[in-house]
Amino acid sequence: MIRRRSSAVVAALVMAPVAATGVLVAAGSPASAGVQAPRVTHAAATPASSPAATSTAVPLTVWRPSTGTWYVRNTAPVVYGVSGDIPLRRDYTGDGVADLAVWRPSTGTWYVRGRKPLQYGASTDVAVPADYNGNGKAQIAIFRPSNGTWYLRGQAPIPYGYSTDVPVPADYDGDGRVDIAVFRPSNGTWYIRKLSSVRYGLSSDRPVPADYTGDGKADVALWRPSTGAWYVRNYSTTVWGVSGDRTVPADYSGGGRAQIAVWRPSNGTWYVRGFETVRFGAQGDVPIYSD
Ligand SMILES: [Ca+2]
Ligand SMILES: [Ca+2]
Ligand SMILES: [Ca+2]
Repeated sequence: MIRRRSSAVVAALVMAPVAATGVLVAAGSPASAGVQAPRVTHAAATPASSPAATSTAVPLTVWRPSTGTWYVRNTAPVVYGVSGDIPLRRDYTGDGVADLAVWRPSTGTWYVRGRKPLQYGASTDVAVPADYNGNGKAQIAIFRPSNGTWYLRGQAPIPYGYSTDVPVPADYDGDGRVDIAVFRPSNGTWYIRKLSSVRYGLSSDRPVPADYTGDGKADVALWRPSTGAWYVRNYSTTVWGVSGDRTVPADYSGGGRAQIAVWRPSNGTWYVRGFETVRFGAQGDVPIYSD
């Protein structure tokens, strides 16, 4: 059970990234670029075209709470949602195209564009929609911190985690089903349901699981705001970004693996490692990076 650390788990502990050596500082890192003066702008997202991205690439996307407008790169802006909503772009319909969607905490209502609104969850819940059963559709789901329980719509509740845990659902074993998982800041441990638990990270780190290696399995990974370092377990350590940046790892090039990336609120700029640096969005926007 996840609330107890077995001796087997202790034996499986890897060196926490706090002790990682051989830190690689990437050339052209936004960390070295420093924090630029905030540019006050009301401009729409920059309509820059994407370089050499394939059709499977995740498009740069921001959502502007003040107007409820979605800006998906290379497509026309769409107003969907209102200030206070949480944007959750996923493929809810299973047609292979991510759908615009928001969850409204005040009423617990899900709005998926083109579908009827659906009430599921309460204001203190954390929305965690994902394809948990492998049918190609994102399932409406919430994690309830108050009782450490996951509610996947259409399924019995699944207790997994503590109130202070951070939900980190991802497909860690690559079977096509997103796995229920939490990162526990208090002990820097990842608990991946039915698979494993591993100590990796510090309480102040931000979990950023994604498939950085391209093997189809999400990697345990974290970003350390104080240093801008990305630690991808058993793979790499890279300094990319500065405190205040938003972490937005995703496959922007369509190459089959997530790229380390940050979005900087102060200048509305995306820094996608090894791919591009482009201004898209403005201060106050919410960067969207999930499929
Ligand atoms: Ca869809
Ligand atoms: Ca899985
Ligand atoms: Ca991987």
